[in-house]
Amino acid sequence: MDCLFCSIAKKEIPSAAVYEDDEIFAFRDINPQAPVHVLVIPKKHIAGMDEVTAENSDVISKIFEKIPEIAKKEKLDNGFRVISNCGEDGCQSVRHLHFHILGGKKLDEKMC
Ligand code: DGP
Repeated sequence: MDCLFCSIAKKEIPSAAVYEDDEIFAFRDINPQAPVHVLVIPKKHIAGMDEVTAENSDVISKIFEKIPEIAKKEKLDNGFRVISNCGEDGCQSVRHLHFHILGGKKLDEKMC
C-alpha cells in the first residue's frame, strides 16, 4: 500500500522524530500551524477516525496516554490542542490516522 505516513513511520521518508515506540511514531509537521505542531500516528495503518474499531482501538488509548508526555516534553505547560481531521469534510489530506498536537501560543478560539 502506498501511504505517506506508513513510509514516514518506516523511515523510508525522513522526518523530525519526536517520539517512537513499537506501536507509535510522533514527528514534526512539515507545515507547522503553531510554534509546536507534532503529528502522532499509529505505526500500523488505520486510514482515519472513521476506521477505528474495537479490534484496533488499543493503540488509540496508547496514543492518548502518550500525548500528555509529548506535550510536557515540548513544554506545552500552558495548554495545547489535539485534532484529528477525518475524511473529506474534515479536510483530512493524509489517509493515515494522525493526531495533531498544536501549542506554544494562544490558539484561535474558533475551531472551524
Ligand atoms: P491533515 O490535513 O489533517 O490530513 O494533516 C496532514 C498533515 O501532514 C499536514 O498538516 C501536513 C503534514 N504533512 C504532509 N506531508 C508531510 C510530510 O511529508 N512530512 C511531514 N512531517 N508532515 C507532512
